[in-house]
Amino acid sequence: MQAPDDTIAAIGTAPGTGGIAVVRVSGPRTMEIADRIVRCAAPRPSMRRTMSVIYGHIAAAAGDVDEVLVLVMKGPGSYTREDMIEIQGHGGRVMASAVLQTVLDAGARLAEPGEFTKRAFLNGRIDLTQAEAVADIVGARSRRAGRAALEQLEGSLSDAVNALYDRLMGIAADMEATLDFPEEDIPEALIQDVPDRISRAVSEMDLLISSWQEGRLLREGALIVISGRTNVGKSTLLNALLDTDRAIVSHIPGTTRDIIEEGLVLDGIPVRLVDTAGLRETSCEIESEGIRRTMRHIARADLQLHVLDSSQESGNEFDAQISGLDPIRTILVLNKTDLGVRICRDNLNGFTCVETSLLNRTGLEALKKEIRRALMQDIKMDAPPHAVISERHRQLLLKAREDALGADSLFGQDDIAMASSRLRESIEHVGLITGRVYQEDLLKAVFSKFCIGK
Ligand SMILES: Nc1nc2c(ncn2[C@@H]2O[C@H](COP(=O)(O)OP(=O)(O)O)[C@@H](O)[C@H]2O)c(=O)[nH]1
Ligand SMILES: [Mg+2]
Repeated sequence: MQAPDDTIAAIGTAPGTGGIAVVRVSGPRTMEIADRIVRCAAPRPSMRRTMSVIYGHIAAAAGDVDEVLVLVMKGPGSYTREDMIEIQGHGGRVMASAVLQTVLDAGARLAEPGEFTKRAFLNGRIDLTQAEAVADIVGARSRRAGRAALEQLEGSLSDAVNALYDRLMGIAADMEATLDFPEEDIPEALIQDVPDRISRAVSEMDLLISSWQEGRLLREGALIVISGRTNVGKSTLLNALLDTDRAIVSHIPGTTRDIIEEGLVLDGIPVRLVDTAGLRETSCEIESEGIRRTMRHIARADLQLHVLDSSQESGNEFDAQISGLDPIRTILVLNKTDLGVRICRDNLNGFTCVETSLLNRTGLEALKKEIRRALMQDIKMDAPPHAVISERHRQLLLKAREDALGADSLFGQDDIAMASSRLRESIEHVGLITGRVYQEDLLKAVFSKFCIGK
């Protein structure tokens, strides 16, 4: 693909009022546009050194638009590798729009979402995983998620994927070299270790694939669903964890009928906490729909907090309730201990149980500790910078893995030509992760998730 030859502009700050609004401009005509619209003391913008700041005014035909600071960043030492300016004006949408309009009138066109970052990719400054990291940084919902994205921007994932790419290329090259030899002369040493080398590459893929769950938790947040019969204290639990009065709590069974979802951050992991309608037989249509929704959420949950009234004795109905739960993904909250504990713990073997009296706020810290422990199973908290992949990366790695294993088995059958062509397919899938190989629709899919001005 050719380097873009037009000049783009957009407001880079969020809509609404704020102290400063920034208009970004990038492309070959940037300096010419700056000279035309920035009224300042000599020298004019194009004659300034890169990374310098100009104080001045944005001037249009009708007069001055705003009093501004202009950052001059000349290519290739800029975000996009092109000539760029960033115009810092007084905050507010109206003024920023007026500055942007002046830039557009002088010859730029409005940038598409993510187009600045796309140019950084097309101009070879960053690869596709790094471009995706930029969107993840902007969208980060916790410091920890932001840090993981920053590590990806700095190349943690690129390095791992490039090493894998080179390893596979080396194997393919050696395989293809043997094709030039007549049957009887295939150099033993050259081909003897091919299965080992493929299996090492597959292990590297497995390691990357195993980071998907962590990446997903950081990007999307963990889904924690609070479940249980009516009136056991589910909504009280949601409020206690959020430290607010978000959900209505009452002694009337069936109070919560719809799903209530709130976000919070637990030890750097973004969490979506969901309170549900209590599970019980009901003739109320609204409540029935609430219960159907509850079941759907439970099916997707990373962790289920199942609340029980510990002051009630356990019976058959109770056993049925417990038997439907997955001990690995469930914490049992034995609530209302202030009313006495009559529940029989023997039936709860295999489950993590925490006793609480949410009315008195006891047991809450112990519960939070168990929640963290359950979520952390998938997260290497103290690990050095390491790559965590996204769903797009995972899909490509799974395909690359299948191709590599296919190549291995063809190689075992002495079909070296087919084996090397299968390995080439594996390499291509790995290449799509970093964008060594790409098509326009791949770029569209990646950059459509960006905001304008990034
Ligand atoms: N005694 C006692 N009552 C509680 C406790 N937790 C909640 N409750 C009460 O139980 C009733 C039902 O609570 P709620 O959170 O609405 O239950 P939900 O139907 O499961 O959402 C309310 O009157 C709460 O005040 C507790 O630990 N002890
Ligand atoms: Mg409720």
